Amino acid sequence: KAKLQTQTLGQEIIYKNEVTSTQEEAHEAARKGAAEGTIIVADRQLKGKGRLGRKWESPPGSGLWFSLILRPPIPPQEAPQLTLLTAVAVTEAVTEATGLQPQIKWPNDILLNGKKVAGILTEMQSDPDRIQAVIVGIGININQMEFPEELSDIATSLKQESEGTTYSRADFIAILLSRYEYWYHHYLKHGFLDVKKRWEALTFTIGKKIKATTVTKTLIGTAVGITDDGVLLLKKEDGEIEHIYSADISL
Ligand code: BT5
Repeated sequence: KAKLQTQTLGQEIIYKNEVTSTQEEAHEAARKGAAEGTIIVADRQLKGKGRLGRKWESPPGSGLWFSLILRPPIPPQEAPQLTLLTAVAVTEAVTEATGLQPQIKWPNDILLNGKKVAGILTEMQSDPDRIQAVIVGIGININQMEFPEELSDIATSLKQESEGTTYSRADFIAILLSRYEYWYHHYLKHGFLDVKKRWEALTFTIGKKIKATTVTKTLIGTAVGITDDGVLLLKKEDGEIEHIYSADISL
């Protein structure tokens, strides 16, 4: 059933039963010259990585844990756009595979019924003015029926949200890579604007009153939009607009 219909993405797939983190494997492969589109996928990660040193729960048998190597000819400061592009591709793939409609929470959470079904971690190997590689880590909960206690209220899987239907991970990744390739090529050819519009249509963050916790401070205000670089714009009570580059958002 699973048939890969892409030209570059996933043409080289490295599969491992168990790794520390597919991000580490992909960084290493990229340093050794792996081609754009190379994917490292693992059944199980012993130390799956989230952002800011957080942990990504990656048990065997049930989830899709992989890293994609890209070599986009864009300036390093535009790399955050790829996180938003990835969120669009993952969201569309979930809908195509299951009929469910996820929502995006800025910058990198994909939610179903308010619970996280997928997360994205974008890392970069670059010189000051040139990207060597972008390593896009994608984790999607496919068939888990239970989570560790600390996640049970905040995490979900495709199976949990569709009354116990089991999904094929191979089929899902084939669908995802098609959506991804469509958006990636569109982005390289026409720029970020259409990705941004699509992202805005799929998010619930914009227009909401939010609390943004950054490494240094907590801000409260209304999320009024994103910039062309993917930076979140927060309008504070006093009307001043803050640029949020990295934060955790709560409502
Ligand atoms: C993320 O971080 O959401 C990025 C996750 C990226 C995972 C992929 S898997 C393939 C590749 N290889 C890796 O090592 N990583 C990437 P962040 O926004 O920091 O969210 C992390 C938080 O999500 C944790 O602190 C938990 O609260 C929660 N969490 C952990 N595991 C989860 C899971 N399986 N499902 C839902 N939520 C989870």
